[in-house]
Amino acid sequence: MSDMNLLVIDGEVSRPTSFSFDDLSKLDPARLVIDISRFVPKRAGDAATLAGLLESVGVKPEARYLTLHSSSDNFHASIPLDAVRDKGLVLFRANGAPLPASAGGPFRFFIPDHAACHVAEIDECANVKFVDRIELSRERGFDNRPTEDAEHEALHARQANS
Ligand SMILES: Nc1nc2c(c(=O)[nH]1)N[C@H]1C(S)=C(S)[C@@H](COP(=O)(O)O)O[C@H]1N2
Ligand SMILES: [Mo]
Repeated sequence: MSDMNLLVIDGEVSRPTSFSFDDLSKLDPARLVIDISRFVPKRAGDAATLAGLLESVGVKPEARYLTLHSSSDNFHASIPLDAVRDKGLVLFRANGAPLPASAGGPFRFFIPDHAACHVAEIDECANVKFVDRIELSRERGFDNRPTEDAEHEALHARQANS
């Protein structure tokens, strides 16, 4: 069973690690972005940089893909590592407390300059909420982002209602 309160980073890494809220809070300040609203006006909270997290687990050179898993609602996105390595964020804190589920917490992946929904591999839909595992791999991993317009609109409607 996965624990929603931990963020596991594993796969093609030297030191597979489970991060808690406290672990992320104690990261070197250079690996944190305090108040993302400075960069992303409509978003709030504090984040760990993906680059910083990947440095602390030691990504193996063979890793090409990064797969974001949300086991709580079975939502998964697999994207090329190079495209997000330097700009991806993991939001984990709001007002000094763990990021609430209403904001996609406890851990929410976020790409500041994502494309619109399903026009590209790195789209808004890849901003996975409730992430409990980030898996590094050589080949593309599991991805169940909707590919059909109708399916995607139904997903958005469900999210708006939840
Ligand atoms: N776990 C999870 N993350 C998810 C989704 C989802 O259904 N489950 N939907 C995605 C889609 S399709 C979009 S467009 C964005 C919407 O993010 P927002 O609600 O913060 O605008 O979240 C993405 N992250
Ligand atoms: Mo989406």
